[in-house]
Amino acid sequence: MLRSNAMDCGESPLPTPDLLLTDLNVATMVEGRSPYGVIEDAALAISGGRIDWIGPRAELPDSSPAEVRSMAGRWLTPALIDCHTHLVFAGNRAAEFEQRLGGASYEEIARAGGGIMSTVNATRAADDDDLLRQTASRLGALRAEGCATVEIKSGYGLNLQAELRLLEVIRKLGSQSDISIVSTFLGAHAIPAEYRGKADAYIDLVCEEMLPAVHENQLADAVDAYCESIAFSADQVARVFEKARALGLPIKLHADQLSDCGGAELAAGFSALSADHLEYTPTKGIDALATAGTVAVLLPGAFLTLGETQHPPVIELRDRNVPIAIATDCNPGTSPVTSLRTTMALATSLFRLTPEECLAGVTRNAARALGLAGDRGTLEPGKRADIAIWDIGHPQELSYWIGRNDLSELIVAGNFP
Ligand code: DI6
Ligand code: FE
Repeated sequence: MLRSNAMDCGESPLPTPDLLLTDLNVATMVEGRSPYGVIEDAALAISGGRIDWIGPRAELPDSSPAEVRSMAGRWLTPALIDCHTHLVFAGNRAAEFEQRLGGASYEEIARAGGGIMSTVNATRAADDDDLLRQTASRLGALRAEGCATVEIKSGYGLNLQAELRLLEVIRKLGSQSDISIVSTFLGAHAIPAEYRGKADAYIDLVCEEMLPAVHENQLADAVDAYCESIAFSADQVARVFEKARALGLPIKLHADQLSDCGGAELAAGFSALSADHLEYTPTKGIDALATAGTVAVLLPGAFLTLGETQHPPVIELRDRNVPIAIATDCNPGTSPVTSLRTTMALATSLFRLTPEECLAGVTRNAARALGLAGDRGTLEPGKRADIAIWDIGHPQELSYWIGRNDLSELIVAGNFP
């Protein structure tokens, strides 16, 4: 039986924990308590990969742990979670990046056949080993910064065989890595060249062939789509979501990134786990997110790379208590970012989020955006023991330093290297 959290003063003796961590400060990120859910001079017990007890060291019940490790006063937080990446792709789009700096717009490049289709062609041409190697390298960069859960979307295949292959690569990565990989089907990412001018026919393919195959092979944990003037309309996305709902798959949405397409309202109407980007979301979209409990995922890397000037409505999201997560949106076109820590710093400077909101955005609220809030994202009894150990003086430093990796150790499912 798991102990109650010491903050609730469970006094009965602990069972024999596998590992007891002592002499530490912890930002539990449990909502509604002290800022960051901080417990100073704390202890934390782990059994079977889960947190068994956490609280002030002075209140630690008697126990005979198999192993005791002093943290020498270090700060511990929940391991980080990157809840929105397009990590599996081949090649890069540095040449387009230079074009955009020369004045070409993202939309112009996309309408001229570049953009996402450029990466689709490179990804279709890459073999599995190449895709796995390139993606594993980006995943390693995130893990090295303290990530223990990473969501990876498909979306650079855009035909049945290629989309299934990307999802199989994502599943293979998950089987080869000690961290958790969450797979999202994003077949409705862009209209492939073969369907230019025939968007509805492509949505037919997504709904009638891709989604059934994805579901039958259990290749995705959620379904996403790109609702935007250069991609798919709200009505076309609604068809994808109706099919996803019929198959019992949770949904997420790239919403209102470049214009108000009614994306946030659409996502909320389908009780989506998250609506992502949101630069152009109007008040009625924010109200819909608040009512539905849908997480707002902000992506400052894309905002910065595109030179966007329309900020997401952070003040309104905050006022309506919409949970805010942040993520790298790692992709070769709009967010060539493989650092979640840099993303946290960008979210403070570009979106004026506080350091506590940023840390919640890559822990508690990121877990919620993946439907994993009951399992991880905070440090409390019963939760998965994914724990980041930092060489910092306070959790606020995690959004403060840019380009400094002060991760001391990463505990994944209770395994302390
Ligand atoms: N929004 C984005 O910013 C990325 N996809 C999307 O739906 C862009 C992906 C790319 O440009 O390759
Ligand atoms: Fe994205």
